[in-house]
This record gives sequence, C-alpha cells and structure tokens, in this order.
Amino acid sequence: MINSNLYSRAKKVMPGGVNSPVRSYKAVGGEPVFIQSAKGSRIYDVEGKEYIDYIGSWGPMILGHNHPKIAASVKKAVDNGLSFGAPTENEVVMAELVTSMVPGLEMIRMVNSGTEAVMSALRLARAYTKRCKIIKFDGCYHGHCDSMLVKAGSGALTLSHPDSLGVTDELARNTLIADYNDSLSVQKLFAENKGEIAAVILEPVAANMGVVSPAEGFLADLRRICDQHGALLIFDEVITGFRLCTGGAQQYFGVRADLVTFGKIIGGGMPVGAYGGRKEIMELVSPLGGVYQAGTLSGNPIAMAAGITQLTELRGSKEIYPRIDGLAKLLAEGFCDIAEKLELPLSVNRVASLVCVFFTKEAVTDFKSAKSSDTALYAKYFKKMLDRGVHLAPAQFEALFISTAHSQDDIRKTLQIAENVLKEMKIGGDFE
Ligand code: HOZ
Repeated sequence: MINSNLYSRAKKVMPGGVNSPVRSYKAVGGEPVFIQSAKGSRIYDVEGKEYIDYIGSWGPMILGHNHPKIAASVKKAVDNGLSFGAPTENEVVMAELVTSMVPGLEMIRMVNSGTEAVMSALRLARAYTKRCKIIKFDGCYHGHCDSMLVKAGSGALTLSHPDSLGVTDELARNTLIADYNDSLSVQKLFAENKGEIAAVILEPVAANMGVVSPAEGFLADLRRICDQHGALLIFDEVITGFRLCTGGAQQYFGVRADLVTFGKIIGGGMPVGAYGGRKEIMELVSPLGGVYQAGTLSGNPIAMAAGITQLTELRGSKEIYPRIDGLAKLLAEGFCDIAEKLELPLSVNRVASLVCVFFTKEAVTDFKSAKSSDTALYAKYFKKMLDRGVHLAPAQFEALFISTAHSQDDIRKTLQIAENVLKEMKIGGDFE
C-alpha cells in the first residue's frame, strides 16, 4: 500500500485526513505516516517501514505494543461478547484494582476517554461545591470538552487553537486561567473570585506543553490553597496515572487530590477513561446522587480485560518502574551530552519515564519558557528522525514515552541517529 494514496483518500472523507489533529503532521509539515501494526518498541507503517516508537499511543503502552498477556486477555474477552450495556464482574475487579492502587480513591466511575473523565469530574466538582468557576493552567491540556478548550495545550496549542472556535464566551468565562508553577497566580484568582471557584484542575506533570515538572512545593501549595477556599483539587492523570508509579502523581509527589481523572492508560490502550475520588464526593454521581453521567460503553468488557491485565502486571512487578525510568534517564542524559558536544541550544526535561527535548537554550520550567522553543527547528529534526526510523511526537509540545519493551540498544541507536541528525542540521546552518 502506498502511504500517499491512503492520505489522498483520507483527506476526501475526513477533516485533514485524520481522526485527531496532532497526528495530521500539521505542526511539522509533510504527510502523516499511516500505521499498519506495532509490537514491543517497534511500529510499522503501511509501506512496511519499521520505526522505534516513542509515542506509545500517547502513553498507555507502558509494557510496549501488543503485549502478549494483554493481547491474550482481549482475545479471550472477545469470545464472550463485545458489549452488553449491563454490569459485568470485570468492572468490579477493575474498580477494586484501581481503588487499591491509587491513594485516596475510594470510588471510581469508568467512562470512555480522558475527555469524558474530565468533563464528568468538573460537573461533579461544581455540584459538590455548588460553585461554577474552574481554574485551569495556561498550556495544560484536559481533552476537548468545551470548558477546557481555553488556553489549552497539545494539538490545540501547536495548531494555534488554544482557544477553540465554538466555545461560547459564557462557558469560557467560567474557566479561569493561572500560570503553571506559579501558585501566586492561583491565589490571585481565588482572591478575585471569592466563593465562586469549584475546583483547580491540572496535569500534575505538565505533559502537553512538552514535559514540565511541577516546581518544588507547587502541588502542595495548590492543595493548601484549595483547602483554604473550600475548592476541590483535580489531578488530570491521563498521562501520569500508572506511569510515574502505581499510585500516580499523588503517590509520586506525596500530595492528595480530591478527584483524579484517567484516560487510555487505564485500559492498556483501549478506549477507556475513569474518574474517582472520595466516597463522599463520588456518591453524588447518578444513580446515588443527582450528577447525571452515563454511557453504554462505560466499563466495556474488552477494555476492562485489557486494563485489568496491564494494571495487574504493573502492580505485580517491582522492576517495571525502575526499568522505564532508567531507560528514560539514559535517553535524557544522552540528549544532554549531544547538546553539549555539538554546542546546541537544547533543553532536556525528564520526569520518570516522560522525556522532552526542547529546541531552546532556556531551562524549561513553565509554559513561558516552553514556548521559547523553536518549533520550526523541531519540525526539521522530527522529519529527519522519522526518515531514519525514529517515530517521535509530530509536535514539539508533547512527550516521549518509554516502555518496558524499549531496550538499551534502542536508546543508544536513537541517540546515535539524533546525534547524526543534529550534526547535519548544525552543519546546514539550521541553528544560526
Ligand atoms: N492529544 C494527544 C496528544 N497529547 C494526541 C491524540 C492523538 O492524535 O492520538
């Protein structure tokens, strides 16, 4: 099959030829690579070319693509039927598993995506506090529900729509914007909107503006400020949940959230999301309480089978997190060495197994410094890496995801390719 032919067909019947904007390559130019299959650390396009993959379906493939145990559990589940629209035992097993792994999570509701999880958690926070306004951070991405498409990160940012068309002013007015890693900006919003703020939502590690670690004390400050004003703290763990460690960001940073949202990571890559928190809050969700939220595919049996298998693997092994973090460290340090050796203005961030190489000499500690990155240089680098068989995020403001299926050889090979690419760019005058 020829990639270009497929792309031409796709563009006639799908906006931009894709079902999600980042993968259109609009931020880097050129034709998106259509994928045929993936296994372990490798992904294969429709023309049969092999790549070392660092997207990992945007995070959930912690154990690598098409992990044999997960694939087997899905195949087994398929034999029993695809969807029932009625409760199953595996939904209970999943809820027991997640609540036993994540601190403070007493009850959980499964949904179908991170977007749905966030949308539902916000509704719940508003109902619980009887307040309307939500604080989010400039450059944080929480899916595409209307009220979160204000100063959003990820594709909304790289494709220049941080404030999406179609979001009404009325809705946007209830979304207040603070600066990531700046608790004073949060305090200021609380002071200006006394008794009106229902919740503060954030990615505990900002991973849709590249990767930016929370500054020392930032998450604890947010906890304190929320407590002081009777607002809820929501951790959007679509990327960090089960990736930083089994208990997610709450455990990793030692700060408690009131509500937590998850996405695909909870289903081993299947279309899943979930939100959960303290019983007292979750009991407001229908049918126990008056916050309505529903879905035929919520707790879908195939997705539950995949998710349970992945989470059980994560919980059962002491080697997974040290392995992926160690590989990420090797990769991040390797990039730093290359930048130093070639005297290039690169800034490398890593939190656990999330890595990002920014094309800027500034240390990236917040959204402002993230935006100092040269996205045109990233685009050049991306294309050259892709040509040489390394599949990176097709946009600067995204993370690189490491899985247990990556090997030290994969990392070394990637670094060697990156060094050659960056040297070529330097000789070609790209950094001048
Ligand atoms: N929102 C994802 C990046 N943070 C991209 C989703 C996709 O295109 O699959």
